[in-house]
Formats: sequence, C-alpha cells, structure tokens
Amino acid sequence: MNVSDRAYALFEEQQRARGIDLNQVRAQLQALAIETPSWGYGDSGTRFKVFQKEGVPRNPYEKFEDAAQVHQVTGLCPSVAIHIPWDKVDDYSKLKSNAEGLGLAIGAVNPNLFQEDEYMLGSVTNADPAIRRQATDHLLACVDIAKEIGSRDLSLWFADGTNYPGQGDIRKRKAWMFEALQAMYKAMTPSMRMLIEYKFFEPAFYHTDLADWGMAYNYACKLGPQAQVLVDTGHHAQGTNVEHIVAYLIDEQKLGGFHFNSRKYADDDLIVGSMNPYELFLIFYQIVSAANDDEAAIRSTVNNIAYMIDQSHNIEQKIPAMIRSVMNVQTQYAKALLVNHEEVAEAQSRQDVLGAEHAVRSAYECDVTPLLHAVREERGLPLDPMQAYLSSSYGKDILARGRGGASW
Ligand code: PSV
Ligand code: MN
Repeated sequence: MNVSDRAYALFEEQQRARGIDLNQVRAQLQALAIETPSWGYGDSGTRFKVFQKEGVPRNPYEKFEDAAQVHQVTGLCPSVAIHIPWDKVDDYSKLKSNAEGLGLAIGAVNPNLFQEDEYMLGSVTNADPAIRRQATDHLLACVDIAKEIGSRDLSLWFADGTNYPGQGDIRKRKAWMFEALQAMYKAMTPSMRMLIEYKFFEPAFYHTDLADWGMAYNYACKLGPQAQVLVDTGHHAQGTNVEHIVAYLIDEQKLGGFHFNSRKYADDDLIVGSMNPYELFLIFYQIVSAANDDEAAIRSTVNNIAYMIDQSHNIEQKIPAMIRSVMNVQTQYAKALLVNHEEVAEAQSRQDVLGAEHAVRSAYECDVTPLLHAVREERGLPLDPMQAYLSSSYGKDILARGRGGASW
C-alpha cells in the first residue's frame, strides 16, 4: 500500500464512522462539471486600466485552446461559455467543431449589451425605441447562435440602470425589460433555458434595472418554466446570505445556474473560495441537501444547475488562476458531500442548535485531499492539477502569441 492508498484507507474509515458512504460521494464528484468563461482567458483590467499580458489568446479559437488546458489537468471543465460580440466569429459551426476537437463543448451563450456606444443610457430599457430594437435584435441573434451550436443556456446580464434620481422612468424601464425578455423567450426552442442574472450596482449606481434575485425571479416566473435565475456570487451586498437565496430558488425550481467569483471585488475578478471558502461550502450544502429531496422536480432543478466561473483575472496568470478556481469549487463541493444529513435532521428535531451546527461544520473541517486524489486517480488525471500545468511547457509556448491579445 503506498502513501496515498494509506491516506485514502484512513479517510474512508473516518468517513464510515461519520456515517458517510464514499462510493456515492465519489460518483457525485465524478459528475461535477464547471464551465469556464471565454472572457476569463483574454486581457482584462479594472475600470482604470486593461493590462496587456504576454501570451493572451488573440481570438476565440485560442481562448478555447487555453480552456482545454484547464480541462486537461482538472477533468472538470468540459465546456466554455461565450460572450457575443466578444467571441463573434464568421462561422459558429467551425468554432464548435474546433472546440470538440479540443475535447470541449460550447456552453452558455451570453449576449453582450454593454459594449456599443448606443447603450450608454441603457440597452433594452433605453428610452429610444430604435436602441431598444437593436438590443432586442441582438438577443434574438444570440438565440440563433445557440440554436446553431446546440447550446442549451442563454445567460443574460444587463448593465442597464441610471445614475441619478429622475434620470429614467423606472416603471417604464421595467416594462421595456419584460418586453425584450419575452421576445427572446418566445424565440427559444423548448429545450433552451434563459438564465437571468442580477447585480445591485455597477456600472449604474442609482438604480439597476435588474438589481436583485427577487426581480430576476419575478421576470422568470412571468416568462415561464424555461426562465430561471442565475446567481453570480459576487453580485450581493456584503453580509447577504447567498446560500439562503440558493435554497429559496431551488425550492421554487428557479435556480438555473451560478457565476462563481469572490464578493470581495463585487464582481468577476477574484478567485472563488479564496476569501470565504465556508460560504462556498454552505452554498453546496444547500444544493446537496436538495439533491436528496423527495420531490422529483427539486432533484431535477439541482441536477440541471449550470456551474460557471465568471472571473477575468487581472494580476494573476490566467490559466493557473482558472485551475485554482475550479479546484476550490471541487474542494468545497467534496466537503459538502460529507455532511451527514440524518445527523443534521436529528439535531434539528431535538432543537439542538449547536448539535446541528456541528453536524454541518464537521464536514467542512474534513481534509478531503485523499478523496480528491482518489477521484483524480480513477480518471487518470494528475493528482495535483496545478503542478501538472506548471510543469508543462504550455505557459511558455503561448508567449509566442506576444502581447495585445483579445480583451475580455
Ligand atoms: C457582470 O458584472 C457579469 O457578472 C456578467 O455575468 C457579465 O456577462 C460578465 O460579468 C462580464 O464579465
Ligand atoms: Mn456574472
């Protein structure tokens, strides 16, 4: 028995004593898939500066090449989300077959309505009907792209909002938003989903048209079953109980997906789980406990959650930062799978506050390294994905691309 076998045998014994069956846990870990964003491989920055890095992909094809490296060492990232027009190409079928050649699929299609000058005062909520039309046409064009490449999810985020009281008619804008969403919803095929993201501030600071999960939920309810809410972990005020939102939306069968990142930045740039891994664990705890629900519809909601990273790393090396991010997600998911739900339920029924809290926290405190090693070994993956990437020549080889690659 080598060192890692011994560590796993010990881990298995400890988990058996905690009432956890590792065979099931391993199967669930093998099924985990986390989508990475094409824009996470391009140049990015703050609102003060976009940093031009050496070796950054020059086009969508090269972004997929970088994403393939993340999947190759982690086995966790078989799909890549695209943002249109950031990833506009002449031939989407070619982008798709190229991705497939790299062992990847194209994931969510994200219409981008914050890039053109026309959208400075809003896109689908602009007071000018011609601009609203242009924005809606772009949403419809993205449905066509999704149809062409066979993507299930259309992921929507709007930068629309105002900076001053009175600048816009909030109720009119609400109606315009619904009009555009409805036009898009009607264009979708029955197997497509619309994932509605929210954010309470930035780039507008007085009001944001889709500011929080309640507004996204309300639109999703009015639109129909193919519309669901997307929770971007960064888009909440400090102190918000994100896992509560997650549990609530699952229970309403309206949780469609996640954008993972760190709330410290309030947006997309910092590595998920780097500052508050317990929050990430608690999000997964809600998901895992709903996965065993008696109601099939709840189980199906959980099984269809799209896990996506939404991070554009500014000061870190981009590929290693993405590897770190998905490994953090895998680690916290693994820990959440070790919660003994019967123990929690028993403590809850005794109204044993500390007993219930202990039952949840004790899973978080387990060192899952032997478990993750076993799961990787089973798939022939490197035990240490980060080390495997860093010791490959890929990071050096791509420097030949030079500076001045694609931004975002
Ligand atoms: C907006 O801040 C957001 O979270 C949306 O998901 C965008 O599509 C993405 O970031 C762009 O980086
Ligand atoms: Mn996002």
